[in-house]
Amino acid sequence: MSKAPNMPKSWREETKPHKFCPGCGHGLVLKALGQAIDELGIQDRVVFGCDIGCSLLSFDFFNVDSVQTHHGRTTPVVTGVKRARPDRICIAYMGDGGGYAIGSQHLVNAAARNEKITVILANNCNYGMTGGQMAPTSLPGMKTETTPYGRDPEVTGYPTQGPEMVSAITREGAYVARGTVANVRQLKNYIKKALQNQVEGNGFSFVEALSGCPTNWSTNAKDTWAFIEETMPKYFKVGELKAPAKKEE
Ligand SMILES: Cc1ncc(C[n+]2csc(CCOP(=O)(O)OP(=O)(O)O)c2C)c(N)n1
Ligand code: SF4
Repeated sequence: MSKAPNMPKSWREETKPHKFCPGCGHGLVLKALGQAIDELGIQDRVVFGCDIGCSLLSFDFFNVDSVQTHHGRTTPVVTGVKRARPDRICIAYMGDGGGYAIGSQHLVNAAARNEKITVILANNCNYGMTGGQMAPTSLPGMKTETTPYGRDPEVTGYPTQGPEMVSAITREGAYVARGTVANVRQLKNYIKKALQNQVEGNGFSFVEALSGCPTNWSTNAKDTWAFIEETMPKYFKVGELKAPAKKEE
């Protein structure tokens, strides 16, 4: 983990083209994250970890210390960094496959242990990078590469409710929310609160972001937004689920 050698004087002045497919939601989640980091003024303390999956394309987006991990292992890697360097603001970024399938035990255990890290998970209802296979969050009836006739929840289970699960297993001090790329300002505020929770040392913080994958959904711009804005919230309720009690002044 090292900073890019030619770090600009002000990272605000630097932009670079993203590597996601046109219309992908990852860019919007990362925009919200970048704004949150910027507004809190914590960029010099951030350690950003990203998973395998399309999230890995963000490995050099930000001028912060970064580490890219094995699939599903971002949460324990970032937990290790935080334990070694408690002064750092440690962020794990992943997709729904990375957080709710291969890395689910890590998410559950880190949340249950109340690790003082922030996990941000982009939920696009499928395994994006590998070509659109069914994920734990694929919707009932949803056609994917591995459910060509539509997901049958009686056979493969109902969509994982990540923030609800994390909220149930965390203790006081945790912050849990579900935002959406359809409302980037709200998403940024949730991420900001999650990071602030870590700055204050309160406990585990988790934000799921409803996100889009038009390439594997095979949707045009209009249908992509209809899926994110209308269909996904029928299964995944947007809002805050848990926040630490306000401290007395
Ligand atoms: C240990 C391991 N198992 C499987 C893979 C193959 N693989 C790479 S990305 C991926 C799925 C990514 O989906 P998700 O985590 O939902 O992220 P997205 O690409 O949708 O953002 C899989 C199964 C891998 N790289 N490593
Ligand atoms: S495959 Fe899907 S998640 Fe991956 S970059 Fe393309 S649109 Fe985004």
